[in-house]
Amino acid sequence: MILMKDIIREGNPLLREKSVNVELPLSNEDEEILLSMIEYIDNSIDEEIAEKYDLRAAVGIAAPQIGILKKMFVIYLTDEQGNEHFYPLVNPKIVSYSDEQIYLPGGEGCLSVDREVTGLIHRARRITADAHLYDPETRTLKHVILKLKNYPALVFQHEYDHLFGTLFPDRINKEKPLFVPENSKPVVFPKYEETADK
Ligand code: K2U
Ligand code: NI
Repeated sequence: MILMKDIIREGNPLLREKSVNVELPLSNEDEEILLSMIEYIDNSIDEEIAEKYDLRAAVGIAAPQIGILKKMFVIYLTDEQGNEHFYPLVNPKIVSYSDEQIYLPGGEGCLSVDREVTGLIHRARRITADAHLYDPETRTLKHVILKLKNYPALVFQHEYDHLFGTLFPDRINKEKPLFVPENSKPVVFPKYEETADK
């Protein structure tokens, strides 16, 4: 299983390298890498396992973060409408970006960045991506065109950046880190009312 010690940190030149396309059909070795990244996310959001192994929670992880310079990443998150998004992807390529942008009001984090970084990262609010989507149930890959918006689109772009050696601090406006362009809107999650115990 992937542990925090296996996660490559900012400062390691590997994180700044460009990843290469994965040869298809998926080799057993590459399939195991993908499965290990799926397992990391599952473990990181399991309170007991995360505490036992001191794992940082993650909504995504990219192969370069475990030192493998191949175009693979996994996303698993619940969006603003409460819908689940699970995308273990091979050879993703963003083919279109909207002009409208979005950002996380609290900024971003990264398993590979061990410091608090203040600033906003403005990303495309809608993207279209060409990729191969892995299904761990059937252990098959299928070619898909993904159209994503808002939080899933934002997380996708964060992971996609890792495939090009880009980290989120690179994208913060150095002069005005909290600047919000007129075409950028915050990702807003609904407030879940705490139901008072009757
Ligand atoms: O790539 C990574 O290091 C995983 C990041 C992904 C991320 C994407 C967009 C914005 C922030 C982070 C980790 O998930 S960072 C921890 C985290 C966990 C839950 C929600 C947001 C961030
Ligand atoms: Ni990251």
